[in-house]
Order: sequence, then structure tokens, then C-alpha cells
Amino acid sequence: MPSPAKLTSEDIRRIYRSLRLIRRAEEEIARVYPSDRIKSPVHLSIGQEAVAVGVCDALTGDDVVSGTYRGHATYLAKGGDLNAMMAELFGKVTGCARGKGGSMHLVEMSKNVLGASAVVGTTIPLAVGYALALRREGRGRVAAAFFGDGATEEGVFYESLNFASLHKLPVVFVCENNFYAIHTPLTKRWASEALCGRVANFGIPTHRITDSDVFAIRRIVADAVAEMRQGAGPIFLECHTYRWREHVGPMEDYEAGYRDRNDMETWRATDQLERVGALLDATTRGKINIEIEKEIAAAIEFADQSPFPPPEELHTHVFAGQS
Ligand SMILES: Cc1ncc(C[n+]2csc(CCOP(=O)(O)OP(=O)(O)O)c2C)c(N)n1
Ligand SMILES: [Mg+2]
Repeated sequence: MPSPAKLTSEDIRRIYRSLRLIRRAEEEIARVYPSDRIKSPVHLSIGQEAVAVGVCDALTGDDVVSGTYRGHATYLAKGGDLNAMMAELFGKVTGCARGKGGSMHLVEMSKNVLGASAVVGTTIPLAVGYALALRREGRGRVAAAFFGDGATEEGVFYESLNFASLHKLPVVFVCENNFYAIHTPLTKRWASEALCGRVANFGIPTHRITDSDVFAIRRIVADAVAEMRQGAGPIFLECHTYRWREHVGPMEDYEAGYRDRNDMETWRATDQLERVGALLDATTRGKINIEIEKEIAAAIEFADQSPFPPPEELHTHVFAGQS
């Protein structure tokens, strides 16, 4: 893995903090889940954090992201509020979707986190449409679309690539390739593993990052985004990564028979959280860790104490323009 050239100590501190917040928040979600206070299914991204963090750290607050039902990392890495996320999972009115969406529908427009969806692939064209609006706006903002390897099997993925390339839209396409769609591996789904080759056919520059190197992801996105702000078109990243827990829910699933724990252990050995943490001195790291534990405990307390939405809210916020 190359050394993190040109990064300041503040960059490293911030990236570690983001990785650690996502990891620990999701571990706590997994711990709390059996108590049934969390009212929605949870798709955890423990092990996959480096992709969201690497990409979002190269964006500004004005840039826009669209994520998926496995979206805690995208939401938090883009600056979404932890209290509002936790309350959303608990189904409380103080949640980021007023408790009506749950884990799969995180949204925070003040941080330019577009609403996520459980329907695979659907948020890719939303990001492209947003990128069209951003290009017309002319302020140099960009959009990033996060999606899984399974989403690249949807027709709308290819329609989105074509449209974005044709109109030179400022989109960072980010495929989080964790090798599985639920329990089905790539080898049973893709006639060819040359995903970047398929995308390159649309005239889009591609990057394949096979080790989840958070600094490399950040550097590639930062360079590309600087050009997009001057009028360049989309890029595509295929980021290899690995989901450590089950597809949906708080547990591990290595006994299910569709994959081998050794594969996860290989990824764990290059865990980006540990890698970046090792670049910090022990005092700084310890201080960040303590702050994060306090934030998470406060978020769970906030979610526990918040009320459920009142019955009158059942029909509000259903259509655009409704209060
Ligand atoms: C259009 C559509 N088809 C099928 C499903 C069922 N489904 C839910 S998650 C999932 C797997 C998607 O895998 P991937 O895109 O690789 O994302 P990951 O869960 O690995 O992050 C499937 C097929 C769905 N939600 N939407
Ligand atoms: Mg996948």
C-alpha cells in the first residue's frame, strides 16, 4: 500500500475519526438490535467504511451524495447527524426522516445526502439527474452515486452511465464491490468480471481499487472532482471491499455456507480503520475514541428519549410540497 503522501495530520485525524465513528456506531446498532428498540431492518457496512470515507472526504459540503439501503456509512461520512440517524432507526419523530423511513431511507438535505432507497439501483439515476441540475446551476458542484456490485446488473445502471457520459455530467460513480448480492457471489452472476471494461465502453475513465486503500480512493476522487468542477465528465470507481456481517441484521453469517470466514480474515488484516489509526499517536487516538463513545451513547439516549411520530403524521411528508 502506498504511503499517504501529501496528507496533513489533520487529514489523517479527520479520516480516522470518520472511519471510527461509522464502525463503532454500527457495532452499537448491532449490540442494541436484539432489544427490539430499532424498528427497521439494518444493513451494516462494518468492514466497508473506507469507501464512503475516502470518497466523501474528497467532497465539500455543497456536493451531493446518493447512497443505498446499506447507507449508514455514506450518511455519516457526508456529515449526517448521528442523533437523527439513531432516532430514525428507532422510528422516532426526531429521526432524519421523522421516523417514517428507518435505516434504509436516511436523508439529510442540509448535508446534501439524498434520500436512499431499498430498491437496488434506483438511486443511481437520481444522482445523475441531480448532476444535470448541478451542471446547469454552474457552481462547480458534483454528485457521487454509491451502489453495490449487484446494482450494476440493473439496466438503469447502464442508462445512467450513457446519459452521464453523453452530457459530461459531474458524477462520481462508486461501486462498492463486496463480491456478493445477498448470498450470491459474483462468479454465479457475471459472465465476465471486467466491470471497469464494461463501463469504459461508455467513454468513462475507470479506476479499480482492490485493497480498499482509503487514501488512494480519496486521492482519485479529489483529482477527478477538481476537473469536474471545470467541466469534465464522470468517472467510475470499482472499490473492492468486504461485508463482515450478514447481508441484513446484526450477526455474522459464516455458518450459512455461502462464504468462508477466511476471506473476511484476509480483509480484516488490512482493515483501514486500524491502518489509519496506527498513523496517530496514542493520545490523539484515545481522545478521539473517547469522544466518539460519548457521541454514540448520547445518540442512543436521544433516540430512546424521543417520542414516536403522532398518528396525525401518517399522511404528511408523503408527496413533495407537503409539510
Ligand atoms: C430491484 C431490486 N431487486 C432485488 C432486490 C432484492 N435485493 C435486496 S438487496 C440485494 C442485493 C444487492 O447487492 P449489492 O448491490 O451488491 O449490494 P450489497 O447488499 O452487497 O451492499 C437484492 C438483490 C431489491 N431490493 N431491488
Ligand atoms: Mg454486493
